[in-house]
Amino acid sequence: MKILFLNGPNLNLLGLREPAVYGRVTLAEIEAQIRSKANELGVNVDFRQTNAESELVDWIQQAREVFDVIVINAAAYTHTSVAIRDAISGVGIPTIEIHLSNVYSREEFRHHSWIAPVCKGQITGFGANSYLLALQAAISIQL
Ligand code: CA2
Repeated sequence: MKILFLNGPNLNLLGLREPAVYGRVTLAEIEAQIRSKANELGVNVDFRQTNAESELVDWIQQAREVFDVIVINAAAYTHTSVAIRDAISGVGIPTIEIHLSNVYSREEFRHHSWIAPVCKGQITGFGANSYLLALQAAISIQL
């Protein structure tokens, strides 16, 4: 089983800026946790970050027939991108939306997700654990 983890804009700054909102864990540390757990569970993972919307669209399209599940923290593009929604809907791979923060306890503009309706489900507000919970969810929807 192969799971593709995608991370959107500014998540490369995780742990380096705004620790009050996003915590002190870096994206590299989250990736290491995911790789270690995935290894334990015998699952193959790819973990990527980009600031470019078009690169996320390309990666989603290219996942066809390569990955079984996509886990995506689309960051700010969650709230703006019809292109990413169309890519998820077009690729036909079950996709899980995740967020570190609880987007519903934050500003109003973060309450709307363009991708939620085309995702299998959403995990939001558990910090770095959102990624581990998504790994579990990804495995369970394939069983
Ligand atoms: O809570 C999440 O995971 C978000 O997807 C994070 C996005 C935000 O736009 C979403 O509404 C919720 C922002 C990611 C930016 O991360 C930073 C980390 C450190 C410093 C600055 C930005």
